[in-house]
Amino acid sequence: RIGILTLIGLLTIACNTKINTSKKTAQKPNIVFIMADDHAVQAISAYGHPISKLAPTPNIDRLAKNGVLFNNSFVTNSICGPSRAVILTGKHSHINGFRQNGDHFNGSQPTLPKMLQQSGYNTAVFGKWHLHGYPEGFDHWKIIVDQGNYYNPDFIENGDTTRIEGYATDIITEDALNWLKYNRTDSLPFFLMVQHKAPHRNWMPALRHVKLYDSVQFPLPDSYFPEFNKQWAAKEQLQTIYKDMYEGHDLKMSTAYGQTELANNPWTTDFDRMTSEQRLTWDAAYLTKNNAFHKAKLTGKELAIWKGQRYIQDYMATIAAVDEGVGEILDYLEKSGLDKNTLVVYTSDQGFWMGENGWFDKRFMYEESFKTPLLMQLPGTIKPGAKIEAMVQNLDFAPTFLDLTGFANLNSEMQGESFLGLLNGTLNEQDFRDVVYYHYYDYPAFHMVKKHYGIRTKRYKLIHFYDDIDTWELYDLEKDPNEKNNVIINPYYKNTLSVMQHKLDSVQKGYGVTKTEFMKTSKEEVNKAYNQFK
Ligand code: SGN
Ligand code: CA
Repeated sequence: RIGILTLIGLLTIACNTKINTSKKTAQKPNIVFIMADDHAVQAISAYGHPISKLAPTPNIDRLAKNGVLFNNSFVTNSICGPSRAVILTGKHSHINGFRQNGDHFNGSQPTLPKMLQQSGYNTAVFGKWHLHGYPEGFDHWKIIVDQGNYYNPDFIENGDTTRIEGYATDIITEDALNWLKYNRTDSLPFFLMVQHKAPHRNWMPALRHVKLYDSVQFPLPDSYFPEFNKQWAAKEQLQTIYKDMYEGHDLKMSTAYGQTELANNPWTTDFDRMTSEQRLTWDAAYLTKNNAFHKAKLTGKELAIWKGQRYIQDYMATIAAVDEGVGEILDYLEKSGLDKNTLVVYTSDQGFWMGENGWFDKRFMYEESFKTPLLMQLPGTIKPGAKIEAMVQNLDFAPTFLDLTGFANLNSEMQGESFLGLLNGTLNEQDFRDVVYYHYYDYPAFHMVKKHYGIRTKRYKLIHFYDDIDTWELYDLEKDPNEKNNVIINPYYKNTLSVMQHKLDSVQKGYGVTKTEFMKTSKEEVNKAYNQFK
């Protein structure tokens, strides 16, 4: 009898220990990381830009209300794959090995999801991956193929590729919600990455939003028709809305009045994937607006302005579904009570041009593409309505999340810095880093933005464009926030320049940058690329 009682006693202790451990683990904060693709700061109403005021994002704004909005969040390399690799590793592109789209991510290196998984987190990723190869370190994953399609996209799950009928943003939101509701392990803390395709080029809104901003006139920036300073390496890019967008594929313009056939549409798949029902609704919506356009017979600047409008209307309408998805996730977290212990993050893989300098796309170290939206909520840790001015980077996400979850063995190899102290108020902004490093490599390539690297401090930015050119730019962001005035040869800034050059050297040394990558691309190669991407 005593034996049995002892056994029961031991079992009880064992059970309690188990319950206690799982309870203890369950108290670790969950993380829901929502990332859009190419979502500009200018397109989130919490940031207050005039464009976003006409096309508000009430659900993303909830994060700013419940938590914090970062005014100076930057990427290290403004392009999709590299940004994602930085987020996963907490290391700059030259260390994690993924410098440009088309590279292959070395999945055997330590990553944030792997570390969280090892420390008892239930992990999942849904949506855009774009690192080639399959996700590692995730208990569940379902990803779109490469860039993916807006309508009826292909998804890969457990190695199988399946076409799923519906709209990419909605499918990704639904997958995330289903996992939260039914498929995760309740007893474990979780790390969920929700990675939208939207609002990536070619900005195809959901059918319910296809006419959403038809009657809205968005303000175009003063620099929409820029006069480039001759020293700008930027002169030779191919990302001007009214010169480089495909009239069909990007702007959904038709060949003639009364026609639904698209004008220049080099890749037919985006539209061909629609079901005939979807296509009917789509065509009917665009026929009306395209007919109005043909009637107006616009040319020159008027045509360029019309194109800017069409671009922003579609871009903002594509964001509407993302915002609704964020709302659904926030609603569920609130309803289930999970919100109390969940860090919710909203960001983008980089910033984007909304017509500044006449541009779309990203890649440059100039503010619009270098800066990303970043909003976070975590009740009890983050003060509602807070704003952070300190310069953080996507490089810091992994160390910050690991720090928050109490990860015992913070990987000292990570190059980012935890900004948890900024979130919970234990660190003063002026005690956080005072300089951020940037390096873009994808050249010659789509949009022909030249290779460059540089640093930004609170006030200044120094950039070196290199490879088939060798030019330097220095901006005084306080006096010239739109970076119109390169003061590199201005004697007034001689001292500043020398301070910035020293800073750049020491930052590069600190991050282990070697000069061996700076090869020259031949004139022939560059010319060939211009013709290919024009
Ligand atoms: C595609 C786009 C480009 C875009 C790159 C990279 N063209 O090539 O405009 O810069 O992706 O985007 S498209 O007409 O094919 O969409 S990224 O988000 O993956 O970095
Ligand atoms: Ca992107």
